[in-house]
This record gives sequence, structure tokens and C-alpha cells, in this order.
Amino acid sequence: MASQVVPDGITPSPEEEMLPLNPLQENLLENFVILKNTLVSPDDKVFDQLRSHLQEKICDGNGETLFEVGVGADDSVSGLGNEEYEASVASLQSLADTLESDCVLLREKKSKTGTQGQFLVRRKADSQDFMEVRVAVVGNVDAGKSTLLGVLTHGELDNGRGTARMKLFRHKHEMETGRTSSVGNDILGFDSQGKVVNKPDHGHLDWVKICEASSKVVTFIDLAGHERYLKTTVFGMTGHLPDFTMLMVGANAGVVGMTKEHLGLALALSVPVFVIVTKIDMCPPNVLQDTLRLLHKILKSAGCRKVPLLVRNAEDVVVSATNFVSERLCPIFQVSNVSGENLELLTMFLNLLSSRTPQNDNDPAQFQIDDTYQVPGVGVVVSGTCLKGVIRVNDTLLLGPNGLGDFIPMPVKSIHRKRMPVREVRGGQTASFALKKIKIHDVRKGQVLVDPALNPTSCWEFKGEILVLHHPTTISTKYQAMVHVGSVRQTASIIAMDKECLRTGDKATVHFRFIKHPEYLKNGLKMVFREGRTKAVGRVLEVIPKVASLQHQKNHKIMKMVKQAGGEGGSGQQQHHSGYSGGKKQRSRRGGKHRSRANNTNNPGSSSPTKQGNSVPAAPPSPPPLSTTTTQSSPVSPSTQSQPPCQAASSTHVTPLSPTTQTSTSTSPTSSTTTHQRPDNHTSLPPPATSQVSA
Ligand SMILES: Nc1nc2c(ncn2[C@@H]2O[C@H](COP(=O)(O)OP(=O)(O)OP(=O)(O)O)[C@@H](O)[C@H]2O)c(=O)[nH]1
Ligand SMILES: [Mg+2]
Repeated sequence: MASQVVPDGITPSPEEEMLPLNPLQENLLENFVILKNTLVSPDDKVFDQLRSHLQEKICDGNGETLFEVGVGADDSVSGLGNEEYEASVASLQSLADTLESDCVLLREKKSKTGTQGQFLVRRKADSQDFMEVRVAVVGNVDAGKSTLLGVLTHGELDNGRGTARMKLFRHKHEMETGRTSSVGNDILGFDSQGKVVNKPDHGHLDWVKICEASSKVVTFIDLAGHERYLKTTVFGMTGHLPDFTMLMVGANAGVVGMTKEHLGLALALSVPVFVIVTKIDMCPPNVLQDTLRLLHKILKSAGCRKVPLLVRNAEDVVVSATNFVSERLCPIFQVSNVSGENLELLTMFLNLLSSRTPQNDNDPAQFQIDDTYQVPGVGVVVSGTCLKGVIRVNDTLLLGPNGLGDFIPMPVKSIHRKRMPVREVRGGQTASFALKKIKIHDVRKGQVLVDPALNPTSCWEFKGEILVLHHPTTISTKYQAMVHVGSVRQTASIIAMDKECLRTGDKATVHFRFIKHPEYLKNGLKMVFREGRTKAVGRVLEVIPKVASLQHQKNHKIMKMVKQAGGEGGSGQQQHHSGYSGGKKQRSRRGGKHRSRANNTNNPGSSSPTKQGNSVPAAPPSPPPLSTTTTQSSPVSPSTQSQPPCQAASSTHVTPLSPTTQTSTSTSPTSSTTTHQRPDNHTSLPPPATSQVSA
């Protein structure tokens, strides 16, 4: 068996290990006005002050905090004599007891000047509440992602031939191929002393029991490593809002396939990354060294600018976990799912991670929907993440945007967190809601439920700032690809940009228009724009409200009438666009009114301008026709007023979707996106081993 290998010349230098503290810790230490002797024998008054101080720190840390004993806020030398140290620890213990918290030693340092220790003070489990941390698990196919999650959450080692991952699969085809194709969830609960509470019962985990016994629940988002499922993996990374990314690398395979793609995605979305090198039991030491060396090189490169830290002992775990939110540090673990080597270090690390969402209880509520279910006996259930504020049972929120871009009042019938019924959910937590008086066809991924005070508006169009990470040729106006922003995932067309065309490495401000329905976006949100291997990342700069888009459409109609009156009523270009496959997708997924609209707008045979105008005379639900709006009313770029030279020359200006894209838009072999007969929550049926939903 290969033990941990520290490759020559890649151990972090002392300067690298001296990382700046994250803002949270800086704050905590700033307020730390206690001298190193204060805890030795505090009188009643000092004890009360200490208690308030500790309580504040626990609140700031969403239920937990780190506390150092033997270290003062003054310049005095750290460390206490044995008796003083023990007395201080006893005081800290009683302080924690009065706050219904537990106090656990993380690390202790003995020196000539005395002993000092770092403790984790964590609130004891409240059966209705727990801290939540989401970790997205990415990496190339066969890196061991599902296996590691099976081992961590079920406490049984793998046999090297795929036994452990079986506990995570729910779809038959996944069991048969061993390949993850959907977004899977599994949870690992920690009690107030940092012990794992997962106790599988005949191979199955009872999520409710885990949540009741846990102070902190780590939710793993198991994603697919195969390139074919990249669209689903990107959705997992953007729509499920992970706090951290766990990048898995097979020791023997090395940094191959989609590893860099997934790392780039995490960097683009500013999600801190830690790396797990698996299969060290079957990897020759020299190969493991090569893998680690390459990993260090990539992480330190100008594109990543990370500080890799090989985690070899508990001390490294505490250093890396407490500095991790800084985003610069990248801890690297070397584990085996078969022998169990170093899994205890990884578990300790996971126990110390905390949510990156700041407390925002007073903000108006915002909830983004990442999946929808039809639950027999319950009705429509939506799952997703609460971004801000607090949502309580019976609150009425606004659900939308619908196909017309409107929001409708929607009462919340019941709330579940990790299959457990609760009364409320707050910012940073995932949940599912049973909704009243709505049909499954009227809800979809990417919609939101928001406080009416936010007065939400939808948009067909927005401007974004993007950086093209990869494109084989050039991107110009009318190019279409999939836009991912949070749980919004829809094909959008470039209708204008501030450059004539874009190549790999180019940055530009781009005006996008969704092709199917309006969305709810916010300025500043991170976005990914991709089609097959083409990828651009960036952020939303300006959301153009629906009203403005409608005005464009009115202008467009007037201009068309003027043109027709002048005998120039050609619609060749429009017909070209109306033949786009988006209409087909819409037809196949949604019925009813959407269908007829899609046909009117997109069916090449039926989309003469007059007919379209006549068929939907009232509120225009479809986006303004592409060609004319682009040339007449695009506010972004003067270049759109005329055909860019490269657009005429290049065949990529209206790039037909590649076979890869067409595959990726219907990636999951079980792509029943709207109705799931066995949902995770709100059902009296026994829950499946893991919650897996097709994305
Ligand atoms: N020897 C050994 N085999 C492992 C280890 N971890 C995983 N495996 C094996 O590697 C194979 C692939 O593991 P998976 O967990 O399915 O890999 P994955 O990353 O989830 O793959 P995708 O879902 O397709 O992206 C399985 O046969 C596991 O038994 C390990 O640490 N040591
Ligand atoms: Mg897998």
C-alpha cells in the first residue's frame, strides 16, 4: 500500500503557509479583548462578559466558533502553565455549558512558555435546526466521487469494484453502468462534538434521524464526471449553490479529461476548491508523485493562483479548514476508499467547514427553484435554495416568471429541509415547499419565489460581461448557446456585443436574449455561457426589464409595417431564426398555451410576420424577433447596425448547434424534468437511499 507521498520540491514554503486570516476570523480576533489569564479564575462579572462575548461569536459563526486558550489579545507571550491552562479550559467548558454548546479541543501546542489550545465551541443539536454546508463533488469520470460519498456517508469501505457507490445510485441505468448521470445528493451529519451521526439501517440512511441528531449537516452534490453530462454538472455547480467544491482526482489516472474543466468552473464561480486524490492504495508511488506534482503546478499557475497545501495530519486539517474561506488556499488530501487511509482527516476537515452565506434574516425572502415534483396526495412541490431572508409556512410569496413574464401570489403550504418537516427556512439553506393551487406545468427550474416587497420583474434580455475561455473559431452576433445563471438554464442568443467577434481569451460586453421564456435575473450574478466545449464565463451587468423588450417589439412591428408599405417586406432572416430547435424542445417539454406560442413563433412553415402578429394579438409572450430588433434597437453596440465583417466571412456567426450540444440538452437518459413520482420529500413513501434528480 502506498503511503502519503510528499513530492520533492512541492511542500509549501513557510510564506505560503502563513496565510492571511479570512474576514470572519479577523473580526473575531479583533473583538478578542481577553487577556491570556482572563479565563483562569474569572469572577461573576468577568464570567458574564465572557459569556456574552462567546455568545456573540457563536451567533456570528451561525452556531459555532473557534476559541483559543492561552493566547491573549495583548503582546504577552502565549502559553499558560499546566494548572492555569487546565483552569482556563474548565472555565471555557462551563461557559459553553451555559450556552448549551459543546467545546472540543482541535489542537494543542506545548512550548517552553506554556500550553495553548484551539477549541471548537458548537451549539448542541436542536432537533428542528442545523447548520448546513453544501459541497459539490466534481472530477473526471471514474475518479471515485460516488464511491467516496458512499464510504463517507455509509461508513463502509469500498471493495475497489464499485460496491460503495451503489448506495448513491437510484436510476437503473446508473447501477448498470456505474456512471453518475444526474445531480445526486447525500448527507453527512455531525453532532456538537464533531462526531459523525450517520447510522445506516440495512444500507439505508434515514435523513430525518440524521438531521435531528446533527448540529451540522454537510450535503454532498454528487455530479457526473463524463463529458456527455457536462450540462448537468454545470447546472449542479451553478443552480445548487455549493459553498465549496471537492475536486476528485484518481491518483493513477492523474489530471485528465474533465478535471481542468471542472476546476475552471469552480474558479469562474468563485467557489473555494479542495482536492482529493483517490485510489492511493493501487497507485505506484512514482505515479502518485507525478500526479501531485502536476496538481501543484496547475494550482499555482497564473490562471488558478492557489496555494496548495498537502494535508498530512490533524494540525494541517485545522490550519486549512480555518483559512479555507479565503479562497486562495487549496488543501489536498490523499485517500483510499478501499483501505480507508486518511479518510479521518477528510472527515475532520468537513466537520470544520462552515457555510459561506452571511446572515441575512432581515432581507426580503428570495428562493430559487432547482427542481419540481408532483407528489401524490400532496400536490406540486418545488425544491431549491433560500438565498436571503426567512420563509415560513403559510407565507405568501410571488412565484415566477411564467411564460408571460409575470409573477403570481403563491402561499407556501409546508416546508421540508432534508426530508424533515420544519416551520421555516433561512438564507443559505436548501428546502422544498409544497405549493397551493398550482399545476406542475406552471412551475419550472429557474423560477423564483420572492417576497412581494421586492416587486420582481422578469427579463428577456440582459447585458453580460464575458470572458471566452475556449472557442474553436469565432463567436459573433446571433450565436446561440446555453446560459447558466444560478438555477436559470436556457439557450440565449447574442444580439449585440461591443466587439465584432470573439475568440478564445477575448473579453466583451454582450447583449443576450433568451429564446424560450423570460427569466428573473439580478445584476452581478455569475454566469456561464457554453455550448459543447465552447465556454465563456462572466457576470450579469444589466438586466433589461420586460417592458423595455416589449417596447423593442413594438418598434419592430412599426418598422416592419413601414417596410411592407414600401414594398420591402422580406422575412428571410427571420425565417432562418424561427427554424431554431428551441421551439422543438419547448414543444416536447411543455404543453398547452406554451406549445401554440412556440409553434407560432418557431415553426418555419407558419411564421410569416402577419400570421404571427395576428395569432397573438394581446400581450406578446415570445421574445422580439431577432433580426430586426438587432439591427434597429440594440442599445449595446453600434457595430450591430451593420454586418460585422467576420460575421459575413465566418460560418460561426449563426453556429448550428453541434451534435454535442444537442446531446447535452437532453443529457439525462431519464430526462423527465417535470414530474417525479418518487420525490425526496413531502411523501409518506419511504425515501430512497439518496435523493437524485435528473437535471
Ligand atoms: N482501489 C480503489 N478503487 C477505487 C477507489 N475509489 C473508487 N474506486 C473504484 O473506482 C471505480 C469508479 O468509482 P466511481 O465512484 O463510480 O467514480 P465516479 O467519479 O463517481 O465516476 P462518474 O460518476 O462516472 O463520474 C469504482 O469501481 C470504484 O470501486 C479507491 O480509493 N481505491
Ligand atoms: Mg459517480
